[in-house]
Amino acid sequence: MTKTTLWLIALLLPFEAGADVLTGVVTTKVRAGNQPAPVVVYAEPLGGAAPAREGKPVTLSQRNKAFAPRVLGVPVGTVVSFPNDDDIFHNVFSLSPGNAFDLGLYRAGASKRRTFASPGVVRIFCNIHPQMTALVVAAPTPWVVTTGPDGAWRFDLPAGRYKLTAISERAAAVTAEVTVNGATTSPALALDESAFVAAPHTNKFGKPYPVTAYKQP
Ligand SMILES: [Cu+2]
Repeated sequence: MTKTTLWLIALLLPFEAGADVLTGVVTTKVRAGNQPAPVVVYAEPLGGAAPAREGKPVTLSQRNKAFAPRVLGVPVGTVVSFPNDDDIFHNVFSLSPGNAFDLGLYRAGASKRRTFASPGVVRIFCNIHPQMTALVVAAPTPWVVTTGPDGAWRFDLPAGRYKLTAISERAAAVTAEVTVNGATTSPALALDESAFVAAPHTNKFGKPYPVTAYKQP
């Protein structure tokens, strides 16, 4: 084997190891002047169960009376920590079917955790501050990602056929099927949030927030 051949093998090895890559860009139709909401994209293998692989623990903090990050895609089974990084009390709850929970009221510096054991779209709020909203998508697959402003995403996964889902807090989910073989580009995933209307949500008792909740500094 010549030196040149060895060099070529060395150069190609990293690509051999992760040869199957699926990339794509989500597009979102918005009303004039609006920025698109972050999008969660996930890939479920067709013709076989997704490997049960829990995601790494993730943090979704409460800071400046907002959840950060606002949108989070995680594999089902992921443990999410909710630290209170403000100097006031906060609460974390959801009434989403199949994923309802309430972490109670807790003080500055404290943190509580929730395991997202069931797949689904989980809308998360604080029972004191109606302006605090977050979206967690617990995906039935380890291949899940939250896109940035450019909508670009990428999965390193085994070759095969997959169902892709893209969803945001302002748009209905869209799906597409794709066969991954080597470096593959996804079919178009186009969301439409142009019909989205922001509406007040209820508190953890399913009732409107008191008017005073909207007037807090
Ligand atoms: Cu709060």
